[in-house]
Amino acid sequence: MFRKRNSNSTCPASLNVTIVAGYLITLGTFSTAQENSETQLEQAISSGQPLEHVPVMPQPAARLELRYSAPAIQQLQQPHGFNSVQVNIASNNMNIVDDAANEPSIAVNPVTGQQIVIGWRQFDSISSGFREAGVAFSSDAGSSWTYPGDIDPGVFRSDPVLAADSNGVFYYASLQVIGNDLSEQFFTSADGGASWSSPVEAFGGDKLWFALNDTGGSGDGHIYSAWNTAGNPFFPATFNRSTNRAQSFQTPLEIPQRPILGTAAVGPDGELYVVGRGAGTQLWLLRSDNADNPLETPVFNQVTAIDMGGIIRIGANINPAGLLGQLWVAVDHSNTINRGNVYVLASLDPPGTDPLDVLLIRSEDNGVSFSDPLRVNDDPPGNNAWQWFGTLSVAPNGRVDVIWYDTRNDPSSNTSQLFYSYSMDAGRNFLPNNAASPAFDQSLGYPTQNKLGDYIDMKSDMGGAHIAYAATFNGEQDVYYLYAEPTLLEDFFTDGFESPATNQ
Ligand SMILES: [Ca+2]
Ligand SMILES: [Ca+2]
Ligand SMILES: [Ca+2]
Ligand SMILES: [Ca+2]
Repeated sequence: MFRKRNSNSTCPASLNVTIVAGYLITLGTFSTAQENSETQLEQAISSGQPLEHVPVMPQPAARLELRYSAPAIQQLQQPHGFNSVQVNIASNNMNIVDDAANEPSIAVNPVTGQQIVIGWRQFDSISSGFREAGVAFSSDAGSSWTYPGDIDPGVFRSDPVLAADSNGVFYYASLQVIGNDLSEQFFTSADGGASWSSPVEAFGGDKLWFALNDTGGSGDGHIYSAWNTAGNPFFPATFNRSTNRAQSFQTPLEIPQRPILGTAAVGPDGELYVVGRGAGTQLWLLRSDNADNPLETPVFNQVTAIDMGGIIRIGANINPAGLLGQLWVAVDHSNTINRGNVYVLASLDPPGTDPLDVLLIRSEDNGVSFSDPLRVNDDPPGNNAWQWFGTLSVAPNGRVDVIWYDTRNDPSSNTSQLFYSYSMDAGRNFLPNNAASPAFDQSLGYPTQNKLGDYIDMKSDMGGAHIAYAATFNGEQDVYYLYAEPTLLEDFFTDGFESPATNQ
């Protein structure tokens, strides 16, 4: 069943795709109906409803082997070598038609750099909300991909999160259902994503994220999970740990401010950060300095209220049933003066009419204090474009990579493009933003859940950023891989790092 494809060389080597912008309907700002939808979803989240609901009668759709019939758009070429490749494809390189694949997460084997795994939510039919744990792997640094079928096929799963440890073992966290409760299981793969372990119970709940300590130092291999207060059978506990590489997970803990809709990250000395939204609109960054000690219960000894210059929005028309992005935290592991720097980034609603910008803050004192917010997107302030699904990763040399979906080139906001930028000066300035994908209609191909998932994902290495994102280039939701190489932009932007990037 788990075949290794030689390459995708049988596909068109260069298929330039032009996406024509759709209807030029002026949306104005928000209709009353949209405001109601957004308000209702926000109220639902705040009152204890999960983002993910199990269909009333979850029925597996027909198996995918029966249903592929269209050539996959294998190569999506953009200027400067930003070429995406579809990963949710059948074994004959065909696109699986009439499915939906979204909410991808990505991991890279740090030992070889050649093995990459992407997980996503696989809906075999968009007439259902039923979804499974999609997974594809590459053994050649992302040039070709194999989708061998879903992990644990036939079982309802959502909210995938992936990482790899310092030994090159891959971890796949998956939301599952026990009775009426959402909780989490982990799968592991020691062969680059070709085969997976049985599930391990991990407590958890809706909208989980986890950080894995891959420092090789204190706490190496520890896994730290944080999840929502809603869709959570362990409330008010929203956090736990594994100290044995996901063989088992410790009893969940309640943590300060119960941050939700965020992520977690490990610093170079094994320090742990968790970011998220607490009560109301307040955003919080927590730090634990003892989580790397397996003999102690983790304590969050630093609790910092952060101001990012905007607030989280949920369920706006651009992604009606979902987040517009989650809060990201990442730490500099380089051997430079910036080692240990903490970055927090999100797509947030700034004051004024503009609905969403990508905003970044930086800490040089382990999360005690932060810089003023920096607007990463460089379209004119107040442009009223949506910069959504803002996503952050820091490379081993300290380069700060940022991606997001951007409607700036479509005044109707009916289409988005993946954008990429990066900073080589610790997040003080970013290079001019680069459109890294063709435009796509973000509203195409919803399953019976009106969203393109709740996030996309990225993992940086020295040479670039490994990106997994969902888009509708086939007229339906599919998952794509892109390796964004900063050197390509250096050549293009001849002024290099000296050029003024974004407003500081
Ligand atoms: Ca498809
Ligand atoms: Ca989700
Ligand atoms: Ca605003
Ligand atoms: Ca904006």
